[in-house]
Amino acid sequence: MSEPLLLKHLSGEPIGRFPVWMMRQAGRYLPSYRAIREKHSFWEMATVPEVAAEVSLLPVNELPTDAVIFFSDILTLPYGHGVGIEIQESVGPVVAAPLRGRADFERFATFRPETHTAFVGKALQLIRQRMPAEKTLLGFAGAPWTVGSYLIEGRANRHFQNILGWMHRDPHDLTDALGRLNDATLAYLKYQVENGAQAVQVFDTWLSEMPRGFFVECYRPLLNTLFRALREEKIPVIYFSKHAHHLLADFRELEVDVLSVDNLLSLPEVERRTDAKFSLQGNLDPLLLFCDQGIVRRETRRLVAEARELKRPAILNLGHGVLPGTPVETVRAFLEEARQLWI
Ligand code: 1CP
Repeated sequence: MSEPLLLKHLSGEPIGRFPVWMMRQAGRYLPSYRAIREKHSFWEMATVPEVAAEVSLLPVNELPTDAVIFFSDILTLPYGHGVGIEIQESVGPVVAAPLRGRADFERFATFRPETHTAFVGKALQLIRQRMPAEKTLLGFAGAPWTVGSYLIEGRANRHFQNILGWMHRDPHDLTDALGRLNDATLAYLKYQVENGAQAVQVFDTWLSEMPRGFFVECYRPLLNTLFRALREEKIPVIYFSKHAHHLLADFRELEVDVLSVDNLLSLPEVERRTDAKFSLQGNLDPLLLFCDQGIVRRETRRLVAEARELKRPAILNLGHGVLPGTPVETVRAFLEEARQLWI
């Protein structure tokens, strides 16, 4: 079987155009998603393999995207391990009993993906069987800081006072706690690859909140243990963060293949600031998809022109997930325009 286009492109083989997909491509903006969501709770959708596979394949069947990301959440790992988490409408994940100390994180030492998240393995197998071979199946997990912030705060919280308070009190204790989660995340991602994922994305949405000192001294070494272990297994890794430009120069020592970046800086500027160490993924503003199709097409052409300037092969995407309420027709315009432009 031939190698999927996105992976071929990443390894430097010419495919004639840039691969393109969208973060959160299986979501509320799709009428077919909303129809299924009306009948199931979020966790039902994520934990019943037949349903998770069906939902994951919606965008691939309906839109010209080069990757399939399996339908789940960054909090599936702790949820599968028994942490009480509800996904609430227009709030997001809410943790019944937030984890507040090192001892609370010790629980992750007993995480076994094949036991606690077997439904993920099964869903990935079903998706791989049913998807076209030229597409890439992406596994994913949340990074320990971002998953940790939900577990510690209890819900999305603008001030992050609990995780940042812990960091200020005892940075090494917090790092050890996140280390337990990091080990579990490694096992979880390897398990996804064993069951059909061909590359993985690690989501670190709330890296924007981390002071540089903690990143350099404590967090980057932790991330690198994860990235190094995946690299040893030859698993391509994409690392997503948002609004963390204060750390861009420090990213140069991350042992990862691809950085997925937000839309505030152009791709060539991010490449300059990271010494062209990475392939880049991004970075159309998801809000642009609420504009006229003409504007979407024009901005996609601008993005492709920037991607052509890069030293390493880029993957086209949005700067963050596609938003609920986005018109499907502008999503299609973005994907189509991106695919018809040659490198
Ligand atoms: O009500 C609904 O239908 C649920 C909304 C929803 C969806 C569709 C949630 C709750 N999670 C998901 C799926 C999801 N989450 C995917 C699926 C694959 C895809 O199509 O891309 C992925 C990759 C995620 C990742 C995720 N969840 C992140 C990281 C990426 C990002 O967008 O920043 C984060 C921060 C979450 C937390 C989360 N889960 C759900 C919501 C609404 C949120 C965000 C809440 C907040 O702003 O804090």
